[in-house]
Amino acid sequence: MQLEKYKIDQHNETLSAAHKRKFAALTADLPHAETIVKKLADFQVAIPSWALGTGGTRFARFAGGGEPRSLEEKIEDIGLLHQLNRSSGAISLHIPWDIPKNGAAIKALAAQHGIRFDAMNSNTFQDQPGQKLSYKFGSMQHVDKAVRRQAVEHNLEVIEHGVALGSQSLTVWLSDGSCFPGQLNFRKAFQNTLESLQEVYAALPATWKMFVEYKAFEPNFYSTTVGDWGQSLLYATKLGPKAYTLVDLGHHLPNANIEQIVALLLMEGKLGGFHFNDSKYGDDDLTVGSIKPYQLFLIFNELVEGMDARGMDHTTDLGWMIDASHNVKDPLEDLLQSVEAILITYAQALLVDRAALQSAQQNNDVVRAQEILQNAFRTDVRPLVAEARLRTGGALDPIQLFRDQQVREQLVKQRGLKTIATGL
Ligand code: LRH
Ligand code: MN
Repeated sequence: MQLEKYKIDQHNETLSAAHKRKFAALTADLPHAETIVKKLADFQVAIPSWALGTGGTRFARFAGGGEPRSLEEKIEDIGLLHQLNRSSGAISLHIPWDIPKNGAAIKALAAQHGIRFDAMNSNTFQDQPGQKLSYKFGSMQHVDKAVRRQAVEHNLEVIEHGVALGSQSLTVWLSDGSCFPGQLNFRKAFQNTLESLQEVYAALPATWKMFVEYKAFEPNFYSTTVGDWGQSLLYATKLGPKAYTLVDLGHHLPNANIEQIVALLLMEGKLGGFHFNDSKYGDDDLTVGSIKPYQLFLIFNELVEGMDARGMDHTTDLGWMIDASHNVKDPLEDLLQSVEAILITYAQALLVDRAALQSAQQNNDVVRAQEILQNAFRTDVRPLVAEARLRTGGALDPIQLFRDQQVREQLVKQRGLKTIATGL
């Protein structure tokens, strides 16, 4: 479903006076407001193809209705998000959940919606119908060479699909590990996994990147073979210059200092990208910025400082992707909130007075340093984010317009109540 342009214009008309007032008030003392609005307008976040339906847990899943029944309908839904916030111009596919039957047709459909294909995701954490060998005891770590071979073959297929769609990267998340002491030889598991990843790495097209995603636990609950940033960095370093680490915010042990991890991975030139979400306990996959917004700000503070230190392009040099699951919210409203939270936090990080912070750090002026950071974090930058949307043809209040246009109701009418989207 597409929104007619005039409906977005009408919506913006009703909100424009209030927006102009707030924008003028905020930018009055913001010398580089224009630079920030431009950066926000250019910033695109990739939407996961596996998070356009209602998610669930092992206990239950409460379907919301009107969910996309095909990859085509998923691209339409992301097209609608992109119409509303002009910052969702990419999709990250998960194979085999979203195998494009006709790559060229899917690529053309996505282009119609202004959507490009971000990282492809392989899946050797489930056994597919008709699959010869099981991944019950792992895939690339597996003691049986034939199982490892099967996992490598799958990743080569995923790269082929990606090449046909114009993607430029592959994310490998391995659920491999063990549930009990003694079950696994950690060194052999590492060596087997590295050897398998090297076979995939060797097949990467010249311009592609490989993202090695780490995770502390689940579905294995004693060890994970790519269990933390150090292990992921070890793999990425041994693999070569096209391999990087991928930071999923929910994949850390409690109280991990993720912003420090990000700073060091950037320093090493081995940070590939993010799976943004939020969590209070485990890999909860909640809305970005809904639980720990200050941690997200501290991460973006390190990102801006670290990327500028390396002369990196904020828009293109890292993979900005969401990885969330919507158990109780409308999936599209949840994704609109997540993209908004990412842009708000990026804007706040761009507000940090870097020179003043460096001088405070140089003088061990701890209080001053905190004041500089929290001054940015406590600045309501929403008018800047809204202005970027307005200038790029989006809606001043995406969720309000989504509701005013009864988008979910219309999708339920079109697709029915009981439709189930592939994914988690
Ligand atoms: C694993 C993970 C990974 C995806 C999956 C959907 O927890 O974060 O990125 O493959 O979720
Ligand atoms: Mn993830």
